[in-house]
Amino acid sequence: MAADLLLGLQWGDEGKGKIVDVLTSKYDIIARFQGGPNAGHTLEFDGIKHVLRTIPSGIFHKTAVNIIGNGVVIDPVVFQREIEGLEKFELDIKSKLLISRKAHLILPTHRLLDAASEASKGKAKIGSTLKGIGPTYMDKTGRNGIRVGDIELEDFEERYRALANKHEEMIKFYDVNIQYNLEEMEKEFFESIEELKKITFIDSEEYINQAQKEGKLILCEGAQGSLLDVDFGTYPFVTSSNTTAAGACTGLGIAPNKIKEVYGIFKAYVTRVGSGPFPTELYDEDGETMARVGNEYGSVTGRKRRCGWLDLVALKYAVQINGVTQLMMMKGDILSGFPTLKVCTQYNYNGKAISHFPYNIESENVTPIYTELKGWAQDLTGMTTYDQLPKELKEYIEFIENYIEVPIKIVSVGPDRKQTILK
Ligand code: 2SA
Ligand code: GDP
Ligand code: MG
Repeated sequence: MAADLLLGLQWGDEGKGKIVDVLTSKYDIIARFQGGPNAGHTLEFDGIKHVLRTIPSGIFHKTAVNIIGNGVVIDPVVFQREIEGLEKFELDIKSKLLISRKAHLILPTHRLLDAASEASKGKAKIGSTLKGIGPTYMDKTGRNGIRVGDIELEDFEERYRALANKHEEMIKFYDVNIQYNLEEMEKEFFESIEELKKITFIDSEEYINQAQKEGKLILCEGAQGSLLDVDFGTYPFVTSSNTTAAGACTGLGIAPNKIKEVYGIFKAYVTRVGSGPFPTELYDEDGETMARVGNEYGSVTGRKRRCGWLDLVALKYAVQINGVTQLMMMKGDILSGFPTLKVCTQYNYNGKAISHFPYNIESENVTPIYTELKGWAQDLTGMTTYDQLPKELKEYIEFIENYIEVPIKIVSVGPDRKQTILK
């Protein structure tokens, strides 16, 4: 049986968590394939709001099995807190959550290295979430990392010590002033490793491929967004994993020809948190309104998200790289009340109009060329069918579909599970 794939098409926080939760009842397995506790995936239902970090967004459903794949990096300390936060929901985590032995561990010193690297960069910092993501993936690709499966080995602590000692030397090299108590951090780390051991470790690629043979349906859940992909994003202002479709193959061991639907999630406008170029960013009242009404603050760090108009050049680029077959438009409700909406349809690139996403999108090189569309005044949050949506919103949707040449199948009009309109 084929697997489907869901991923973000912008700079993250498109509402992936919400849609995975909405779709989970159709799937047997939900599998995260990259990223780690830098992610914050928000779910809302029955008056409950919950933010997931490393745990897949299918966890609240009764039957689905949730897998943390080999492409994910796990911080046992954050993971333990996440598990504790779920205790009150009585979810039977033991039987519903599985972790790949090949997933890499975030060590306390990875977090310190992240902080030291960012401090050393000054104004040029990436705007990392400081969760140790970059240094952990560096150790993975540098072939020095420690994996979940290593916890089962007798010399786990020695392996840990060797790597942590090396990191301590590296931290000194950065020559920046960061305050920490490593002894305390390590105590916490080893305590949380004991908690992690209570979760079942599996050879997830084998499990997933076997499940596919048995006809089970799998949904792969992406984190961050395509423009934060280490290869195709706005490098170096990206995260350290492949957030695009290929990441699901390497992060779970699913063959490309086994992936069927690719669901691309985008916001009706654009947000970005952290540093880096953002051609349609707004510095005016409109941007402030989007941030305020959309409550655009990092789900993990609480940082204010930068806001701007929808960028169709960037969206088409992301759709192309991922092979998106269906689009899902989120947060249309936040645009209610704007008399005019702008959408970027081309870039002015060093004086020439272009329609593709170029190597460099810094503001010195790129200014957006906009098309203006009529806005709508109606509150969308109580609407439940496509027919009820205002004419101007339908025109906005059709404009995007015509430009991108992929249908929009879901229109989300609020954070709750129920505020989801199928088209
Ligand atoms: P990192 O921590 O090394 O992966 O950061 C590198 C860049 O990737 C961005 N990034 C994110 N962007 C949006 N949302 C993310 N998750 C949180 C959320 C973010 C938060 O759900 O709101 O709470 O601030 C996420 N994770 C990483 C990051 O901002 C850097 O630009
Ligand atoms: P993710 O990382 O892609 O899962 O997204 P986040 O959870 O970081 O950010 C999306 C935010 O928007 C969360 O607070 C969601 O509850 C909220 N949200 C999702 N869809 C909608 C929507 O259609 N309308 C509104 N108003 N909020 C939404
Ligand atoms: Mg998020």
